[in-house]
Amino acid sequence: MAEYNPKNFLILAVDDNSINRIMLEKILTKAGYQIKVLGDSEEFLNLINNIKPDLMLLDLMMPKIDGLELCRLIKAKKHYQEIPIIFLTASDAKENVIEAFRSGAVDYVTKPFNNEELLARIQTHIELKFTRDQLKKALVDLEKLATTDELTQISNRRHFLNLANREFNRAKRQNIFFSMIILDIDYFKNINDSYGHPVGDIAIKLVAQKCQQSIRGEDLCARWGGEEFIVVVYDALIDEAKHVANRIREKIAEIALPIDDEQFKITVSVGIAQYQDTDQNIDQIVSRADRALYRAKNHGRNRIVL
Ligand code: GH3
Ligand code: MG
Ligand code: MG
Ligand code: MG
Repeated sequence: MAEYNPKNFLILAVDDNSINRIMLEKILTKAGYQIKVLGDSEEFLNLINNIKPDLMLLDLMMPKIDGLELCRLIKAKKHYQEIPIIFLTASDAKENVIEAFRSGAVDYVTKPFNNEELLARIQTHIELKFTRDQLKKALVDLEKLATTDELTQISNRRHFLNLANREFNRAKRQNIFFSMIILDIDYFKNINDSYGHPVGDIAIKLVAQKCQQSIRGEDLCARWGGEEFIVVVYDALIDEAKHVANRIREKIAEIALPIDDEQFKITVSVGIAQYQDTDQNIDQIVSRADRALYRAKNHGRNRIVL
């Protein structure tokens, strides 16, 4: 974390005692924080969707909704779950301390408190939250990197196999069906050889886009290898998958690579296979789709074979 700067952080305090509020506002403002103080829980709950503090200080004993109840309400809100909550209370009863942590608080400070200590605790919890947020973001980035094909930005083979295996197990348990489509660009080597690898890359990217655009949101399209793509069509028998494959082919037919004043057209050959309850694993379905693709190539390309 770069140098810790309190002015970047908003602290929200809820306390029914106005003297406490004034004192907190003074201490935290002096320390450089943005601070907002509220007199009761309801006032806060009315604001909850319009304000996102970096840390909250809660009084425990308050009329109507007390601090513990408020803490539980806050933690039940998804976009509030990560905000650290510190109790600031005159009560040092052990059952309150325990209940505060159980309700989701990260710290418990008794009044009267030492200013420096409170500020140190606030800084610690904000820094911890910041580090946690960064780790989570890094995990999301990493997951995207691990599941995405770099050239086309659609799913990669590994991600495809993970999800397809999951679907395979679901199909086995629940007696449902799904289908698989494999497609391969026709005479792709000619594109590379005649116009160069970068043009080949553009063609691959465009085909990936068209493929992705042709499927339902819940279906999955991935780059299987070089200029081959694979699609899982969930809950679909082979005829339905054929409709999807036709849509993909029509979309790919729209591609016109502008090369030397000409518009280069791309075609694909397509193989389709359906899950059968005798299948032992995903590879068997992929093999059937692959063999169908092979027949499509042998019968003149630019066609779909089941
Ligand atoms: P067919 O109609 O039988 O499929 O003929 P084809 O020329 O498409 O056959 P093949 O599958 O043998 O050719 C695939 C070529 O794709 C070979 C490889 O050099 C090229 N290739 C694989 N990955 C990439 C890539 O990421 N970018 C580019 N530009 N070319 C690639
Ligand atoms: Mg109170
Ligand atoms: Mg190929
Ligand atoms: Mg090919």
